[in-house]
Amino acid sequence: MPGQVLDKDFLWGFATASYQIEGAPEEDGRGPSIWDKFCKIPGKIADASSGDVACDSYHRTAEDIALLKATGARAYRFSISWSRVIPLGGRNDPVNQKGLDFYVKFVDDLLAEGITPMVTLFHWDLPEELDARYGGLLNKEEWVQDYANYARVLFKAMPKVKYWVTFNEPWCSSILGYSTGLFAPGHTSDRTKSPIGDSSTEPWLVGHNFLIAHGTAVKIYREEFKPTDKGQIGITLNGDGVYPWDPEDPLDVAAAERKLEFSIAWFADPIYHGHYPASMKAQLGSRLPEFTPAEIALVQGSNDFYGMNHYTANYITHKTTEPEPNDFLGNLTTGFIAKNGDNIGPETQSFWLRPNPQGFHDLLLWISRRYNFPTIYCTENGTSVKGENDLPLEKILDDEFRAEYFRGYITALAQAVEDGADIKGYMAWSLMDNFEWAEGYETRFGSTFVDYEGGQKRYLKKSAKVVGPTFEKFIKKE
Ligand code: PNW
Repeated sequence: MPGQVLDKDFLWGFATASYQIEGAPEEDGRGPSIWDKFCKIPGKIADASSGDVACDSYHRTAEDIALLKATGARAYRFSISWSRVIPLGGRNDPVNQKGLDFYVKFVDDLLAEGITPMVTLFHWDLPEELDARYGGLLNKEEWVQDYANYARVLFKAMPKVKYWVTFNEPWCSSILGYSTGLFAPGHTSDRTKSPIGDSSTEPWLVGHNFLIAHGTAVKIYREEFKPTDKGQIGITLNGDGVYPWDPEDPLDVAAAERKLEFSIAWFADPIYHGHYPASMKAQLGSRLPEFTPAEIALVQGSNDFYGMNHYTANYITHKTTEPEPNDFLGNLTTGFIAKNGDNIGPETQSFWLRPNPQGFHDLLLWISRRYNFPTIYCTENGTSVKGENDLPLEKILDDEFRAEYFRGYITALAQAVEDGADIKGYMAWSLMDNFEWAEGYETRFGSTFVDYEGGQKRYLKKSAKVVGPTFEKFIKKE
């Protein structure tokens, strides 16, 4: 058991994202995002739902803050809807003052309650107009400038924000949005799913553009705002833990490393080391864009902190065949059962998620070693519960499975700090049940139950009161 190893002011709290909780898609001048459009395509969302109402948080900021208070949270990570602030999205399009004021007031309200805001500029909800106008994330020249303008509008309006996340999980936007087509805008080579898309090239172009846009926004923040506002800025990357399926097989050991390179190092190597991982260059060849000298000057060194989203782990098996053109994993397969029959963790409601706290500990140290011990904020971590949506309310509120997930993962985090990682914060996903993207509302991740049939009323689950006390065990008293 680790001791009291976390800083006195360790920033723990909960996270959400705009499209998943706000609702009110047409209120006060908000423009549509690519998710509004995507949800309207039949078959894309499991329960044919959308974020039209979600948790109704646009009208319930006071309730959201009351929930945070009830958990004792020190911080809240939320994201801003670009199309609320600039409805058409572009640098020459008008700013919507009402949309901007909503977030400025929300930050003030959080601070008044002693809760530190951590703001994500982009959590997947690109203004639809930018996709229609010039191909959105695929258009480096236009999109990077529009993102830079949007970021500057927010930096200027919200000097009280001290933690900025430029992008949430560019891996998901690039791969799920442009390779498998599971997420908006749904591009894929699979013509049964989409009339447009090239899974062999587009995800790598989009990933590259994310890095340039991130570096550009960070330069703006550092030059124009950081000297006076004194905040921190970084990108949030997702990554699952890995174990070789057969630890005795060097090819599986190498494949496990490659899996981390294709998910995490794709973005983190350019930021910390100034180039893409060799394994990606070798497999993707000219499909992986090259950085111009000006681009890499923007990207390298552009993180004040490393934002880490983490949920699960996999056993990794190498493939013996040549990589397929649409492969994005690194020529390997992932699974939950090891060669010796071990199961990585219990099932959840999410097909991709099984709890394995050791994988979190090991990955924190992998990131720490590879990137010379950066300051890490864990910006998301949490779980769904198998069958939760079908349980009666009192059983849903007694979410021991999720509570145990948090105990295990928070203990693993403290152990990683004891072992040398520099971790300064942790946001549990999620403050409340919300729109779980392609899975709709059937999959719940909240530490609060949201009654979608009963007027969006919220009820704290057990796990909401487990995160804080678990951290207290590991936080220094002075
Ligand atoms: C994260 N996967 O997404 C997101 O940042 C959240 O918005 C989301 O609600 C949360 O995790 C829970 O899903 C992911 O398929 C979505 O591997 C899917 C995957 C990973 C992360």
